[in-house]
Formats: sequence, C-alpha cells, structure tokens
Amino acid sequence: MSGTVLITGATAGIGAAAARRFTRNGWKVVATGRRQERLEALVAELGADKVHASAFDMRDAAAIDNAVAALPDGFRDIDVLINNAGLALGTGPAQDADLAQWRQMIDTNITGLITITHRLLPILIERKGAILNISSTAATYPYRGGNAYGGTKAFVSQFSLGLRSDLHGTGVRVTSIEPGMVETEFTVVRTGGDQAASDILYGGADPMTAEDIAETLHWVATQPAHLNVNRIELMPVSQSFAGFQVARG
Ligand code: NDP
Ligand code: 8X3
Repeated sequence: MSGTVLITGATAGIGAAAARRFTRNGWKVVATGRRQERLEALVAELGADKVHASAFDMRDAAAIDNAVAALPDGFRDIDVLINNAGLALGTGPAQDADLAQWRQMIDTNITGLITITHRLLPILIERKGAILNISSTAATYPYRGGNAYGGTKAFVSQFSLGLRSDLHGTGVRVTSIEPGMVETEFTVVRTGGDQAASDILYGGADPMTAEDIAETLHWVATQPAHLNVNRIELMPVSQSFAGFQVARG
C-alpha cells in the first residue's frame, strides 16, 4: 500500500527519516519545515518525482494555507498527515522558564498542529486517510523541566483521541505516537545549540533512532483500512520510570 504523505518537520530527525522510509515503499512525500536548503537536499537525495518541498513556519497560519493551496498536481491528494514538527525549549523548572519559549512550544506543537490538521481534514475525509500525531512519553509522565513541553504533548495525545471520536464513521484513522528518548537534533534545539549536552544525554544510553520511529509510522500507515491503532508508546530499553519525589521541611 502506498499513497501521498505530508510530513511536517521533515528537515531533521524523525521527519526526515520518515520521508526516506515512506519513499522507499513507493509513497510520494510532501516534506515541510522552515529550512529550505534541507528540504532541497531531501528532494535531491530522494527525487523530485517522489518528494515535494514546501517550506513554511508552522506558527504562520497564512503560510500553511498558501502552501497547501500551492501543492502541485501529483502531491495534492494527501492520504496521510504526519504531524511531526515540534520542539522542546529549556530544561529548567517552571519558575526559571522563559515565557517566550513556552509560547513558542505552544504555537508550534499545538497551534501549528491543529491549524494544518484543520486545513487538511476535508481532503483526508474525502480520501479516507489517516492522521499520525507525534506526541511523547512526556504527555503521560511528568519530569522536572518538562512543564510546558509535556503540556503541549498531553494536548496532542488528547486531541488525537478527540479527533478519532469526531471522525467516527468517516473512515479516517487517527493515531497518537508517543516516543521516549530518540537521538535527533531535539536536545541540541532544546538546549539552544549545546551539542555536548546532547552527547551526554544520549551517550551510552542506546537511545531509539529516528529510523525506529519512522518504521513505526510506516507500519501504522500501512495497516488494513479497517484497523485503527489508537496510540503507541515506545521507549528504548535503557529508559524507564522513576518514582515520586518528597520535599522535607
Ligand atoms: P528534530 O529537532 O530533529 O526535528 C524537529 C523538526 O521540527 C525539524 O524538521 C524542524 O524543522 C521542525 N520544526 C520545529 N519548529 C518548526 C516550525 N516553527 N515550523 C516548521 N517546522 C518546525 O527533533 P525530532 O525529530 O526529535 O522531533 C520531531 C517530533 O518528535 C517533535 O514533535 C518532538 O517533540 C517529538 N518527539 C521527539 C522525541 C525525542 O526524544 N527526540 C521523543 C518524543 C517526541 P525546521 O527547524 O527546519 O523548521
Ligand atoms: C521527548 C522525550 O523525555 O525528552 O518528547 O520529553 S522527553
């Protein structure tokens, strides 16, 4: 089974790996992200017949509208939307957080995601397509410094379930994908460019790879049309749960 998939945030990490995974099995990919040069490199690598680059900022609703309206023949019939673009900013506790960073996470991870979803719902319904939302284990398990990021991902998980309910009877499938630690550019972005911090976090941990999540996305997208995977939570074997904390006076 193949079709056309629109992947937000395909300039790096999970989104770029998903673009490679889906094209490998004959899918056409609309690849989005802010970094035009990375999208062009993906087109050069995978072929202009397979990948259409569409550069826009998820926080710009008009840009989303324009990009969807400008999709060329051969890339308009979106069967699968992978809502992957997103980020965490900051690792400190809420009381030390930068409000602008919280707002950027909400504008990208929530507002951008619902905007492109709303824009594409008519075509997804027409094509009995699928929506695969990248949430996170941070949606379910709080940790120090997770604050607004975890909140945005809790929204994504709950929005996925709500969409599924609203789309009842349309044939559109909805899945919330909830990964734990995946080594991508995520931590470099989160720390404002601190490659050493990223290397320390992932070092020796044998984290999941972007390709692991891309494989999962492809598997979910190619299940039979009568089967909906509601949610999937994944972690590397090296990661698990910690206990509650108690402050003593
Ligand atoms: P990367 O930083 O490697 O990739 C993030 C992608 O999101 C990039 O393509 C980036 O593109 C895009 N993006 C960010 N902000 C915007 C914006 N304003 N407009 C358009 N695109 C944007 O991280 P990951 O691949 O790890 O992250 C992908 C998703 O997976 C995110 O939603 C993240 O929260 C989630 N996730 C990641 C986990 C991890 O441990 N890595 C675990 C669980 C979930 P560009 O900068 O070019 O705009
Ligand atoms: C990314 C995973 O644990 O850094 O969503 O929040 S975590």
